[in-house]
Amino acid sequence: TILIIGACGQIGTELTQKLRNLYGKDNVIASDVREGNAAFVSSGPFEVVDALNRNQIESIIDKYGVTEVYLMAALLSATAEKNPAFAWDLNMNSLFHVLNLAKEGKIKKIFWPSSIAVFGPTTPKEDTPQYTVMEPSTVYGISKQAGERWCEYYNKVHGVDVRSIRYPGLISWSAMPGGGTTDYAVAIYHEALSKGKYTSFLSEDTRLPMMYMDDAVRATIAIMQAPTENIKIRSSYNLSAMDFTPKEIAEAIKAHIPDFTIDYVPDFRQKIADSWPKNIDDSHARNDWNWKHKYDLNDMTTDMLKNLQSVVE
Ligand code: VAH
Repeated sequence: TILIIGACGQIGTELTQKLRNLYGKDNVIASDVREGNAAFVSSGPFEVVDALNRNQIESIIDKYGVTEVYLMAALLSATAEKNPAFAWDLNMNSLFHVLNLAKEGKIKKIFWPSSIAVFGPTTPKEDTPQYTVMEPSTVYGISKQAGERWCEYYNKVHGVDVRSIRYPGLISWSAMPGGGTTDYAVAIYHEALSKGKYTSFLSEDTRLPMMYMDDAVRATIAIMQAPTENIKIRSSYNLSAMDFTPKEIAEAIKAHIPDFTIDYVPDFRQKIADSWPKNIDDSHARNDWNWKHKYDLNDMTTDMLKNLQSVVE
């Protein structure tokens, strides 16, 4: 049985649906610190779990015979800059609870998300390699870098089967964005439909690594299904699909909505974005567990607008 902690978040929302389609709804327990929305609760078991409460996590594991945990609860980059102490507490101590439960034999396999936010201003920005200088300058990035070190340590020292992906910016339609610097690329689609215009909080030429959520969820399931001997990296795998700038995504939207207009008013998130790579080398993921992305900017734009139009109408 699978437990998803943070199931109501941006990744958790789609991950829960895909895992339920794959393994059957009663084998996937969704949980979040807040009450689940109606769609979730009706489509399978839901529990209120605070990722910082080890006893709550353990009691759900015992109640359902959980064998695998996807720990998707965290504060993302922009929010974490506003709440450094809580961000460190939530991002790190939730991971320690799950790693320790696995060390004690109560969990067989863990998925834990890292991010391209582990890279900092001194990291090479083009084709950022799997192994390189990593001096993250954000609270979120520091927590993800530390988390990667602990995942590798628990795997090497305690034999914990924990697997991780350094997600690029993720774009999806089924959940509202939650405080990420890359979330301009989600809001732009909503506002293109509702207002016909968007004011970007990143400058027009800010190039960032990005991925459509369908690809991200498929990669997450693929790394968890891969034979353990294929998982050669136990910190976290670079993963990539595309990279684009606010100007380029606006052009892609204009191909569907010709009158769409964009303007640029950079805010504190510009500094965060400027510390990150422009694009990522994910050859290790492609070699070790056959990763291959499917969606490019135009495919994603078509799918996003189609799905949002159906939701908006
Ligand atoms: C954020 N979407 O913006 C997340 C992600 C690489 C970016 O970590 O914080």
